[in-house]
Formats: sequence, C-alpha cells, structure tokens
Amino acid sequence: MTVTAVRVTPIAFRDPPLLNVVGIHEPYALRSIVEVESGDGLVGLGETYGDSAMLAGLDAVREHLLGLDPFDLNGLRARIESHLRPGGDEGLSVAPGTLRRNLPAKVEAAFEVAFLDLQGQLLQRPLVDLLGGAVRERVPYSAYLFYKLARHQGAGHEHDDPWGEALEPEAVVAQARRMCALHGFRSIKLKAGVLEPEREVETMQALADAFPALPLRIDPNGGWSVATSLRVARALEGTLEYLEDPTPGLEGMAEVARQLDAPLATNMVITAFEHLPDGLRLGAAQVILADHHYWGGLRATAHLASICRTWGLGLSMHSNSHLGISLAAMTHVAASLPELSYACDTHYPWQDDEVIEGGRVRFEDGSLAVPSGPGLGVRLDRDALARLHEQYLRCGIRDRDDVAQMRRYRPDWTGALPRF
Ligand code: GKR
Ligand code: MG
Repeated sequence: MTVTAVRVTPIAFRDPPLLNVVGIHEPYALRSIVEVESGDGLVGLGETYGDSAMLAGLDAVREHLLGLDPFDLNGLRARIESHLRPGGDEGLSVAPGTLRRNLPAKVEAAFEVAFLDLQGQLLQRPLVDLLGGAVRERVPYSAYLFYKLARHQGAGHEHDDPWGEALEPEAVVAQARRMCALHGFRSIKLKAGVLEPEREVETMQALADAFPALPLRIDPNGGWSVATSLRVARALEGTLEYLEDPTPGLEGMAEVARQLDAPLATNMVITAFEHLPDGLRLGAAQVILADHHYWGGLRATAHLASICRTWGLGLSMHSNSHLGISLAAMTHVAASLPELSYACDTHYPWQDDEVIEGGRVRFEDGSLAVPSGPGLGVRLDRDALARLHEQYLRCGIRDRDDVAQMRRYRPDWTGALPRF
C-alpha cells in the first residue's frame, strides 16, 4: 500500500480583531488542509499554516511523496530534505507560518500527521497509540485571553465581533468569565505587550482577584525590555505559573531569568532543536512551548519532551489560530507526553468556522477527551472545505500580516520590538 494522491487546499476562516505586540489579527486567518490518499481509498489528514511560503513548501514536495509507504516516516523526511532547503534565520515572529525558517520541519509535520492518521486507520487504532499510548485520558487546555477591539477595519471586511471590545481590566475579566463559563477552563493566559505594562499588571491583578484558584500566565511576545520585564515580573510576584517570552533574544531572556524566581517560558527564542544548546547554556528559558506544526511533527514533539526531561526543563504547548484537525493532532500528542505538565494553549475558542464532520469541537471542564476513532479520529467535511477554500479565494489575504493590518487603525505603527 502506497501514497497515490496528495492534495493541499488553502482555506481562510473568520478571526476576531485580537491585539498583540506587533499589531492586530486580520479578519481571516489562513490554514492549509493536507490530504494524503493511499491505494485502498483511505485519506490521512493534516492541518498547517496557509501562508504563501508554507503553501510553496508543501507544493514543492507534494508529488515526490507519491509511491511512499505511509509507514515510511524516515522516507518522508528524506524526500522532504532532498527537495526543500532550510530558510534563513529571520528573527523573532509571532507568525511562524510566514517564515521560511524551519520550513522543512513545518512541511514534514503537516505530512507526518497525515501519514500517522493513515497508519492509525490501517491498524484501526487511535493515533495516540502510535505515540506510545495515552498517559492521560483528557488533555487540559487554558483560556487564552486577548486585549481586543470590537470591530475589524478595512478591505471591505468591516464587521462587529460578538466578543466586543476588551481593553480595560474589567472587560478582560468579563472575557475570562465568559470563556471559562463556556468551556470550563482551569488556567488562564493573557496575550500582552499591547498596553502600557502598568495597565497589563492591573489586568493580571484583576484576574488574580477574580480567579484566585486558577494558574495565570502572561505573554507579551518579547514586547518588553529587560528592565520592564523585571519590573512587571516583580509586580506580579507570586501570581504567575510562568512568564512567557517577556523580552526578545536568548541573551535578554537569560538576563531576566537570572534575576527572577518565576520560570520563563518560550515559543520565540527556542523554536527548533538547533536553538537548544545555546538556550540551555545561557539558561534562557525553563519551560519550552512545543508546537508540532513547527517542531517537525508529533514524533519530534515527543523527542523534544525527552530532551526537556533530560535537562530538567518544563514542557507546555503553543498555539496559533487553528481548526479541528490541528486540535485533534495536538490532543493526541499531548495525551501521549508524560512530561507535559501545563494546560495547553489553544486559539480554538476564538474561531467559529470548522472543517471537520460534526462541526465545532466542545471542551468539557476545560479539557478534551482523546478522540477514540482510528487515526486522528476526525473526518473532513467536504462542503465546509469547499466553503472555506472559497472564502480564501475571496478574502485576498495571502500572508498573515498583523503589522500592516494595525496600520489601518494607526498609520504610524511599526510593530518593532521591544515596545516598552
Ligand atoms: O495570534 O496573536 C497571536 C499570538 O500572539 C500568536 O501569534 C503567538 O504565536 O499565541 C502565540 C504565542 O504564544 O506567542
Ligand atoms: Mg507565546
């Protein structure tokens, strides 16, 4: 049994006007849906970034996968490596899908998930069993809060967003209450680097008062200088389970880490295996945020988890905007990792579109059961795929660009880091 067809379909789904350090989300987020067919009519699924660099990478290797055995994951890597060169190091980004950096790892991840989905379907076993089996039946996720505007602007996509504006501490607490009531989350993360740091400290203190029993994290995506990071961290002493990417660069993170007791987490300065030696030598982070979409896949994520265990690092999970195929893959791998000791990030509650049969996935008590069907345990809804592809063709967005989108609101905006 071999791979007989590989399809990649770019899609766009609605995304609210969420603020971050470099700008604001556009009205649509992009993904690609990967389908790998084997001779017996089975289809393995993957979901990844939908930016143009990623689509070009997927397209460059697509036809070279024909004839591969879906169990031959070493063959998959070899074919990708012989047809794709790693890109240059383009610096920090909140949008891994737009970078050529890690491109072979990102392409491998998208196809590896689809191959593993096929393997699971052939063996009639859930994907988690191919990763060593589940160490937990349910995977906890955290409430991912954003400062946000009430309305998108520009390019004919103006519309109000049902979550309304959240810029003041009370509005963010209300957002947290609504998100926790809807999904039962038991830990909270605030995307920061948006307002003056003192305002963000007030927001965190309001969250700590409103949710005294829940672990809290804050992530300004490298938006603060070393001095600002230390000031904020000291103001929040005792309230943080970890402080995520307070400042840009390995050296800056190491400087902050040296002066604090709270652990630093990162999905910005250590994003590939080759960053680990320097990161470890400098002590730049104590918690690594895994993300199979750019670390090279589900097995690479397990490899990263082993390295974290060996070197005494914590392991958490990062997310960008995504739909249900990614959510299923994240849940399978998270269920298989004994090292994962934090609730995973997910942007999923901010979306309302879906591409899988059955529609939106429901969290219960802030967690998801590992899908029990064979492989990923999710199927593609072809009508939804066609509709979201049509939305991609119509929306005109081809690369995530939060900086350019923010210039519609503030023409002098640069998005340069650190901001404060
Ligand atoms: O979507 O605005 C966003 C986030 O800032 C995202 O791009 C980051 O990659 O959520 C991510 C993070 O934890 O840094
Ligand atoms: Mg982060």
